[in-house]
Amino acid sequence: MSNSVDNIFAAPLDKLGDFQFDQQVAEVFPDMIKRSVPGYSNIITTIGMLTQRFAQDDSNLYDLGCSLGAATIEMRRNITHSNCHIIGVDNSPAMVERADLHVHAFKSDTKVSILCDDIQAVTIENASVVVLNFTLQFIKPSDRQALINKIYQGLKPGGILLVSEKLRFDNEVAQQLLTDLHHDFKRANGYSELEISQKRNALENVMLTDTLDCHRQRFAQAGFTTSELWFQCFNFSSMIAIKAQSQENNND
Ligand code: GEK
Repeated sequence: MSNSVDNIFAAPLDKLGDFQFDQQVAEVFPDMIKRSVPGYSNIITTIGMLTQRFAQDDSNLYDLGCSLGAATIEMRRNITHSNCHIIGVDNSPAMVERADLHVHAFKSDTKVSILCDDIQAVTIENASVVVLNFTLQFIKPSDRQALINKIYQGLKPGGILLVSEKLRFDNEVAQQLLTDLHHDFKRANGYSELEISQKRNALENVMLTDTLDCHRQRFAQAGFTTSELWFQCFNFSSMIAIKAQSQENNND
């Protein structure tokens, strides 16, 4: 993986545009995500643990918004089932080009395909594990329910969806405190005030966050009978939703 340091927002940018997953971001992405997202490596490790438990023989596993393929690689390392196919999808050509190189640098018995496509256009079928690791927040809010519905429909009984997201809080005191703590975390990781504020401005129109309740309701509406928050650090979270094993367990 690239060792380049993220200093994209270090100097004042005259015309600060919306954040884009372009060549420049792909280059520094591993550094950026580790220094910006509390718990990122724990979440990646847990994606591996969940893959071990939930992957099924002869099924597909999806990493939607795979960036450089960190979750894809962890899923592959933890598959003990036969005839699994991991499909990583990202609509940034710069990310996909690098993900393909990283993933295919290792030999493995598990087939991996990296697709450059919009996750809203990709068919989800015969799935045992689906990962949306910090990707749903970049989808237009009005399109999010349809995406979760499509994933639910494409999951096999007993299959799991993992969704990691930055959360928003209705309570203003909580919203301010958890945002401030996240900024402290970024400062502690070497980001300057300018970098923090420029990145926040660049993400403002691109990354629209939901509350935990909103995520929970969306999972339930799609048909998931089990959903739970399994990780939270400040305003960063990871949730799981499990499709019931059989119709009898399904309350719908
Ligand atoms: C990781 N999961 O390292 N279709 C496909 N890809 C998209 C779309 C879309 N509609 N919208 C955004 N993306 C990764 C980290 S990063 C999170 C995910 C972050 C892609 C986008 O190109 C980017 O690579 C990724 O979603 C989000 O575990 O940077 O905060």
